[in-house]
Amino acid sequence: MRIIRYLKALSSVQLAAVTDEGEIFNLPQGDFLSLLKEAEASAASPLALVQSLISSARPIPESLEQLSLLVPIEAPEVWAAGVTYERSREARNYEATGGRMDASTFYDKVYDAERPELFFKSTAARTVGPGGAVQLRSDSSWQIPEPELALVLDGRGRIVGYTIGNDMSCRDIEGENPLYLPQAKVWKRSCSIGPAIRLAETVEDPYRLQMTCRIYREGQKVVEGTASTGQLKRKLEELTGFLKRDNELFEGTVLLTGTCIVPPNEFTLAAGDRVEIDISGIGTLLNPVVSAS
Ligand code: DO4
Ligand code: MG
Repeated sequence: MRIIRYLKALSSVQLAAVTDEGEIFNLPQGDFLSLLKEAEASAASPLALVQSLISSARPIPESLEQLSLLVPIEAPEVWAAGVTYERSREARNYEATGGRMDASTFYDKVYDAERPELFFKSTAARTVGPGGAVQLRSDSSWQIPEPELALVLDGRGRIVGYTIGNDMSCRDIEGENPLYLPQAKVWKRSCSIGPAIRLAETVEDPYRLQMTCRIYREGQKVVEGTASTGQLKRKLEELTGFLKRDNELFEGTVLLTGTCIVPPNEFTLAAGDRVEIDISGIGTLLNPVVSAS
């Protein structure tokens, strides 16, 4: 079962549930957090609540492709984990050593350390949803999307859902100096999430999700990469455990879990590109790329 938000006529926002069969049912709650709250108040699981709400309802006639999808949740904060896959460690080492790959870097250290790399990535205002444009930085010439499994958390740091995240990144800024990480990661429209939240209780094994990223330029596919969450070095609870430690977590915080798909080193995004990220059981997150405004 997946939860979406879409734009209805007269600019009103509608929450809806998408069943495994692809039927879409409008839900009465204003947003995903209200759904969680109502489930908790009635001591039901979110899935049980949704199932009871849709049991005697009719699906809407539109298909998912016909709807104007919005971010499935306006996450107050988006955090991200880094160097959680071997492929990411390799890519960061390439950036940090200018391709020499002969140094044991802090990326090697964090990959093996008990404490993971966690950084602040985005706020609701900087985050775009399905179909929204992600933006390039004007002072970087080496930019890539980072396709990542994203965890939707409640205020206690429990995983209540899974979505897809794009952690847009500047490899040159990050490689120049690790202290530049916030600038390499955080700017206007540098994060996208969506298209749906898959309820956590309906995911049998989050370490068996297939991920694909495709980048199109002038209608041609110029990059394609695949990965599995089975390649993740850490457990998801390790990441949420460190995120919530001595922290104040807001309901609906999103945590990106790191990337395992990195385009070839000679590739950089350009305005007009289209990024497509697919995770099995969640959907496809599509975003056009625009230049800095
Ligand atoms: O260390 C820099 C960021 C790493 C990252 O964003 C990732 O591995 O996904
Ligand atoms: Mg990342």
